[in-house]
Amino acid sequence: MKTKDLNGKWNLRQLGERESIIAAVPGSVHNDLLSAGKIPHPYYRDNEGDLQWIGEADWIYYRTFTVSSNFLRHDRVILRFEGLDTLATITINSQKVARTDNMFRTYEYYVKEMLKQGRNTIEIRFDSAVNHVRKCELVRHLPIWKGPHDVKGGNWLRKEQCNFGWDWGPCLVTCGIWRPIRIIAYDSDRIADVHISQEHLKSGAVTLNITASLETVSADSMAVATVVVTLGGQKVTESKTSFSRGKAELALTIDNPQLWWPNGMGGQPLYTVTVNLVGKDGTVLDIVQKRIGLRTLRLQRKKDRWGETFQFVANGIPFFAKGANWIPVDTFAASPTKDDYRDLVESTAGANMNMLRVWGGGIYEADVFYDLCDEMGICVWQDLMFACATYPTFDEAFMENVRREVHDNVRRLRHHPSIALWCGNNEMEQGLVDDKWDDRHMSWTDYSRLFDSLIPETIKELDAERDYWPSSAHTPAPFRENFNDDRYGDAHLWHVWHGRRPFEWYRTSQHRFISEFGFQSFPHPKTVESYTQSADRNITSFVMEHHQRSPIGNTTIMTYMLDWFRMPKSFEMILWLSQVLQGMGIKYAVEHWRRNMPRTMGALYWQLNDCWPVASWSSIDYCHRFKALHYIAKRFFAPLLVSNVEDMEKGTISVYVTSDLQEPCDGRLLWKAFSLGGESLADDEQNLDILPGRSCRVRTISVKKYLKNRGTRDLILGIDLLVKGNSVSKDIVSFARPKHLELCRPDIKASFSKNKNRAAITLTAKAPALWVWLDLEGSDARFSNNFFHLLPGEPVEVTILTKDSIPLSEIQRKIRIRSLIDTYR
Ligand code: BMA
Repeated sequence: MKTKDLNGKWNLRQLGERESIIAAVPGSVHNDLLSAGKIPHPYYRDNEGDLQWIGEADWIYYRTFTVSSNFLRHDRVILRFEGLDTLATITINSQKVARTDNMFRTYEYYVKEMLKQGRNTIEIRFDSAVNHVRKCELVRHLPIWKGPHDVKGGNWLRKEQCNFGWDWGPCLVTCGIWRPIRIIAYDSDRIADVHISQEHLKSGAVTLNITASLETVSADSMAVATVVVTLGGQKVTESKTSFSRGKAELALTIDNPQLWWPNGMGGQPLYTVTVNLVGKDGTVLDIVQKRIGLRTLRLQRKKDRWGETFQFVANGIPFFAKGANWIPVDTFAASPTKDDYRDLVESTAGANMNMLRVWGGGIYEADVFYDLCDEMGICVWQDLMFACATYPTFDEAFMENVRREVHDNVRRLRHHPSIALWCGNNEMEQGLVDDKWDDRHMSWTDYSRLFDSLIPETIKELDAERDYWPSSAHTPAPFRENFNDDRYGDAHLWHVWHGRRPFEWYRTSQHRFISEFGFQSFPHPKTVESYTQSADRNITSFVMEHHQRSPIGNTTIMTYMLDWFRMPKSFEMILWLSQVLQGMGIKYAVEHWRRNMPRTMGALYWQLNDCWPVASWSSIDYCHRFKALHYIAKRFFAPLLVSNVEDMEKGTISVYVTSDLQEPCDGRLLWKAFSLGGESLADDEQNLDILPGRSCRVRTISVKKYLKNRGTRDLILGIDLLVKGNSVSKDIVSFARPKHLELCRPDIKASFSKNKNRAAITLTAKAPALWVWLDLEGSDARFSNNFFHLLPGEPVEVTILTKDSIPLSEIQRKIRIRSLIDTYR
């Protein structure tokens, strides 16, 4: 088998124009125009508006390549595309190969007859997706709901839905060869597919049932499949078998398997399964390798006293799903690098998360994403790519196109141990389905054809071991219309933010699994700088509002902000304080749901990342700068969590300890009361037996006396949970909103040191300092902890993580240490 990749340098021109530019494959037309200096940066200020013409034009990618006579001597030559975005007409040496219309599919064509020895040309014309979807309404004779798109009708084309605009993303409709392209030449046969299923036996052993299928049935009797399983380069087991009717099936048992676990529950050992196709003369004709993890991972739904459980179970152990929603890493799907993916998935694991939901309005992610999730124990809730819109499922061609798309992606991804669930769509049951079609709805019958029949049936045939859930949010029949029922299924809780209820609303929720809820903030000031001029730096300027896509956007941030905090003194402080506000709100919600375990068994906030620089619900901004929420998430998702419920009327605090550990442990609870001037008023401590996998109230503290003496505005409690003498979780409680606390200048002192070659800083304060945050002026840095509270007599040490090593003296010069009081005073 020989492979020739056609990635790299291509030419690009607009249809009807002479001039061409150099293009990069994989890539997108926007990136190519930008690299050639033909357009300004689409993310800068409001350039987006002037660049709409790109999506309305047709584009031609072309290049030449040479093919040797040796290459052509093979029986078959295939042209393989892993991703074409989207309406592509492919021509080789002026002969039409095909026209494609699905960005999510893998396309292969036999092209031997079209190729010649020496120089060949390939041309791919991309028709404007914008013009195409505009015509759909006329052709279909059906009204189309605009949905969250800026360009109406994107739902009628199998293309990344948020590329038409979303309530956090720009409308920069692009096209191009977004994933690799190659030609492959071979004789006889090749492996078309390898499927590995696992049987976990009572004895603890795991049997792998492996099926290899050939592309054609012809080479049957000749070839054999040899299979080798390795772990860390060491052979674990092997076997071989011959093919019958194009299929080779064998079972291999691994006696002492090392199991794969979600992050925080154990390790992530990965076995490699190598399948060789060996010809009758002993030559290896084809090799397929899959990296797998041995585990069972199921969605468990069984009747209980509240309704029905909705919990994930790994290797027989139910666990609370902690994580966030994942959107495309960039508006231009071909742009993210492997390092971008690594950084984001590492940051997910680093924040004590164990699950990401790949949201249905984006893309089936790159292989590297799932590889990283496998390596770091991040379970993936995988939506299929349908979101917030109606789809023409009455159209047989559309249905067949979707069937193939599901087929391609399930086959590509099903060996990944991290994938926990296939989910049909995002939010379609949320008011988009009704008894008939109109400009906002599709009919239940048409909905069901796709999400209750075609998709689950295709998945069952290809990946029977994985669970399927039709929609997020979904409540199973007979309560289906109440998509957010608190007894069954998953829920999207937007009462806070879209519904503008106060954060306190979260504590009334008893839902089983919250797969979406969120609150917005502005990105890091440096990120804002990257898309604004100084005159734009006011949150109501045109450019700042342009980089905010939620219709209720900046006003809503400010409304909640002023409910909780004092008016910030500057633009920069509004940005920072919006992050504190977001972190506080999401912490409030997650702590409640973790206390509510086992009734609630999952909380995935909206959203982890951004696809361009924008005000949004993300915890990591487009430039990969952590917002306050990302630091705070690491603490509220910690395996052991101390949290508090204050009772204003009784003047008491109920202290809870939530454990995601599988073993019991001994803990110690400490609490201290302070005045805001820093005077210590009282303290106490007690030993605790912490039960595994449980959440318990461990203590009720009465602070009535201090409230009476000091009043609500001059009292703060620090609560600390220690295990083996180390603080594992901390919290503070006050009886007044932060804006009404009489904070004093905390007089924060910093001392610097080196910790394992990294700069470290130890902070102390004379008076309580809330949401202390560190930032390096002029450089980027991450911190082992940030946006934490500092209480008198309790130093906090923080490690400073910079990409390049920066001398300690420079760090000392550049470090900025601020806390809540600095936002207004
Ligand atoms: C949810 C998501 C997205 C949206 C987000 C914020 O409902 O599914 O469609 O971006 O809310 O509005």
